[in-house]
Amino acid sequence: MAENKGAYYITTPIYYVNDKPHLGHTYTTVSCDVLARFKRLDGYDVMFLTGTDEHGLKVKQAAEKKGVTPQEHTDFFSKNFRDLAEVMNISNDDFIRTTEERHKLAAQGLWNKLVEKGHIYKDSYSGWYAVRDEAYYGEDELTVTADGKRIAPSGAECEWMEEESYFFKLSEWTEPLLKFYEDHPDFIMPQSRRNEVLSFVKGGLRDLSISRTTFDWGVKVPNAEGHVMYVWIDALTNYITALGYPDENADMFKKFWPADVHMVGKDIIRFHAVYWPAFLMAANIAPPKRVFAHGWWTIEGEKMSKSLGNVISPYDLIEKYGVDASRYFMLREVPFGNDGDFSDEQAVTRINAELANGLGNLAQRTLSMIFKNCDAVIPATSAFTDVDNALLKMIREELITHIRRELDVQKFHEALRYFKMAVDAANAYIDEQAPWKLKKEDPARMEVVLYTLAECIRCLGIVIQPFIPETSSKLLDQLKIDADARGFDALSTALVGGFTIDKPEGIFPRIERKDETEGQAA
Ligand code: ME8
Repeated sequence: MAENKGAYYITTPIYYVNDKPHLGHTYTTVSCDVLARFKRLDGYDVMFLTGTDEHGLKVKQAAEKKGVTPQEHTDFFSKNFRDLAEVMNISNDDFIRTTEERHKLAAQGLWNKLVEKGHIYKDSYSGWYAVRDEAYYGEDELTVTADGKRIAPSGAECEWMEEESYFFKLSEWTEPLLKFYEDHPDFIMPQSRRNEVLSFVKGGLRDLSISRTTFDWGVKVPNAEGHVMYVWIDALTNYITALGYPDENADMFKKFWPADVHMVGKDIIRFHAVYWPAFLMAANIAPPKRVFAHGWWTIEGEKMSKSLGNVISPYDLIEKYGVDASRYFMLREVPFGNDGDFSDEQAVTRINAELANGLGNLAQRTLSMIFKNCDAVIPATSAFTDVDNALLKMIREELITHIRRELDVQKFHEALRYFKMAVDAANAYIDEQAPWKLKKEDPARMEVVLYTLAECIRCLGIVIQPFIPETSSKLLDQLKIDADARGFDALSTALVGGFTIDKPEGIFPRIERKDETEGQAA
């Protein structure tokens, strides 16, 4: 493996346990998995965290509705998210639950630090609260319906709350946050979200109520009978709990904090890019390096919702397309950061064009020709022409440079566009060189062409591992590449020919369209 390039820490949001995982959660988690896998192969020491957010009024109410205790409810739903990680082949290093003891200690540790430094005071709270969002809203943010209901910008209904509460002096952080954003122009990405956060903070911040007394399903506030922590201060702390906080000298904390990327959906950017850095700065802890807020998936133009019955689960995706093709499609289809619309039609078109006909066909054509025309032995040769060398340079050297650059700014779709261009170039090379004709005309040249293609497949298989781990591993197995020769440093070595391969097997079957299947059945 390559030299160690240092530490890299990436997190998903921790998901609420009131829902089953769907396309949206799958998307966020898969995007993080791709980055984690990429960085590991690139020589970084990676920590990748996901988990579940298990406190708050919403969970308490959901449990009551089902007639179970909140703990039973969370145990059941948290498992769904662990299963998601397993079925989507997610390589997380830890899975955190906010009901764990280690987390309570961390949340209380952060709270104590904020009290010690004078950032928390007691008062009484009255205002509008949306249980669905677990968020407070100002009067000016709400719309009032004909029957007097207050509706938050997210569409959630708000209720009037009045209770004794502890407050965090968020209002004191308006200027420091603006300075922080200015000094760290890449802290909030993409740019459109940065602008949105900047204008919110420039409007001035109000102190934030951070404890509740009307229910008890939360982390207890230290030395304050009857108060539990507001679910967001509890939840955000998970990112440091997993590193051993409140022990700031813990090895993991020293090594991995500040996080490189908190990946979130655009719905929760404010919590991550405003509240979280303010809490951290107040506690004298460095804010994360980046918060990336990706866009929202709709389904054939509609919002995904239980009432519309259009919720897509990761299991639906896997059943139709398989794990790897689903991972590829989600990240290829939509420019990361933009909203996207899911349809089976687009998924089938994309997967068939780029995986079945693109990479799959390239591998199958090449390996079958080697199997048939070279007695299954990868040719050993060095008589490369300029055309061969140009293709090898593109796929062995230039491709990884492009992908590395694009993934450093979370442009998954661009990284995959470069990958597709490389596959297309190799497929065009096959068509131009027509190795099937060379068998009789110029067998030595045929060997050079087939070697060049085998080497392209090795390099393509290596660089695409983070996106399609299982299939790329099958491909590299077919080329008999050792497990320890699959890191990106292996791209600067060359495939040594002269060994025998097994009969090749297709890696990406074409997906039949529904109408095609129906047509055949008729
Ligand atoms: O907000 N499209 O949890 P949550 C894309 N517990 N992404 C989507 C999506 C969609 N239609 N729907 C959901 C919470 N997501 C808090 C987080 S973190 C300290 C606490 C993804 O279960 C997206 O990443 O509501 C979004 O931010 C997240 O799921 C919200 O998950």
